[in-house]
Amino acid sequence: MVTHLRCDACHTPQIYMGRGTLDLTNCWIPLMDVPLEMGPLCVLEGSNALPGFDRMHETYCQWDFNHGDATSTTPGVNDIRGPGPFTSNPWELLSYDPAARWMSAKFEQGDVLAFTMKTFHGSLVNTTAANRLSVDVRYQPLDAPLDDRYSIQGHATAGAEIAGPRGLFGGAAAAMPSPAVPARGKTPGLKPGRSMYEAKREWGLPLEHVEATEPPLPR
Ligand SMILES: O=C(O)CCC(=O)C(=O)O
Repeated sequence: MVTHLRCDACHTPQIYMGRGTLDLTNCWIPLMDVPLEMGPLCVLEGSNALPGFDRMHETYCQWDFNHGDATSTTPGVNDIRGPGPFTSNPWELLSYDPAARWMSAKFEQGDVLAFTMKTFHGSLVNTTAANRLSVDVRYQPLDAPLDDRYSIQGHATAGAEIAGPRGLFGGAAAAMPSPAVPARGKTPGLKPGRSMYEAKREWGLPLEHVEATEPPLPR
């Protein structure tokens, strides 16, 4: 268990890849030994199921990063600016349920950390001068629907060559057939919309641990 906690960019996978199945397992795999000081992944144990997170699962987790939140019927309307994380204040998330615990470990090359679509996670801060290398791999049942941002025309891509990343931030594969709702803007920080703080207030989530003033983001 981590006792001196700094954890960046806490989020759930669901907001980025929830258009297919929620029966998707996320795996974080370090490609080298990653001790705590190199900023391994950390997960908020219980955040996928503890009752204190119910409202969070009804609100933040329903937000489609490329689309708008659960109250939006029009792409881009009622969206939230910024790159997606709920917070970089791990204490804020701990306050949702007394049984929740931030967990991390000293990882060895090739370890696999698996977690659900609704599990909050982030990265501990890398306090060394070295880069740490890892990959994210996702698994889902073969017959479950795919998120069209990560597939070719919504079909399974086993054996197919994908030209480049598509969807989330636009980019190399922009010439490929568009998903139903295309990504908007290449710079996440420049997305229009309300701030995460404003969204939390609208969703009725506790704000005691949120800083009352956020640095303004460019629109
Ligand atoms: O490797 C990292 O630090 C972040 C990975 C992550 O957040 C993710 O896989 O969703």
